[in-house]
Amino acid sequence: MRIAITREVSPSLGDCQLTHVERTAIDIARADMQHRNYQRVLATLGCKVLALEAEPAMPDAVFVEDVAVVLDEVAVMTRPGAESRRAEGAGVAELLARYRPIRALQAPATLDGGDVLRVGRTLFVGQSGRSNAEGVAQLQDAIAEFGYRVQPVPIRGCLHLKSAVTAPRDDTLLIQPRWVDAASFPGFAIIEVDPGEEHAANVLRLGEVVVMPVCFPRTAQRLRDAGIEVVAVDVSELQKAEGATTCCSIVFDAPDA
Ligand code: CIR
Repeated sequence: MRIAITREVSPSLGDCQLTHVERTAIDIARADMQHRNYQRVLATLGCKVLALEAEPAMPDAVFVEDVAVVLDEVAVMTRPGAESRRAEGAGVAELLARYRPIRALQAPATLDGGDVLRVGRTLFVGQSGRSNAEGVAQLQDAIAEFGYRVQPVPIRGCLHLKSAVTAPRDDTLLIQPRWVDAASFPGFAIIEVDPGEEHAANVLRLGEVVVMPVCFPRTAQRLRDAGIEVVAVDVSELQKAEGATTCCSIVFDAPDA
């Protein structure tokens, strides 16, 4: 069974953290509707979607990806780089504890799950404003016994590593070359986003399908041309909060109940 942990949109989403995106008004009802559609799409693609209640006092809590790194053997609770986001993990940890042993990063480590791209037994970790060297070191320590390799990757001009690169297939990366160098990923086939679709590199892979925002049709076509099936979702209001498709779920496999 494939689980997707999500959390409902906070009514205070308009007060979210923003780093590289200019603040514009967010229509909360619309964000909520788009998020419910995203949850439906994940369910259609075979996920059992678990939805935590909204956290009115935590504007960014819908972006559950940032608070945990879930591997087959263990879940590592992160310590998000934005102070305002540090309390978001508690509810997610409670839920994850049903499925995985839990470990947790400690101060002074900071790490956002959006900076962690797992491909096979390698975890690429973005050197972003949110994730520091101590975060990378503690993540490495937490999972070393399971045989994973942690590989720091320099990024520039974007929030997280997965703003700049995701893996639509195990051997193929979709990248925004302005924000990360393809040379950091030797041995992978590289698909670049369409130059006019700046934020298009963040796609959520579910088996053989990727879920990506509907507003990037030319990048979607590049993926389809490479034989990758694409499902498009409208997440325009969450994009105003500097989120996209990977950030709104934590997806992992669990034994059937
Ligand atoms: C933040 O700045 O933390 C949120 N407004 C957006 C987080 C998006 N997270 C992600 O892409 N993993």
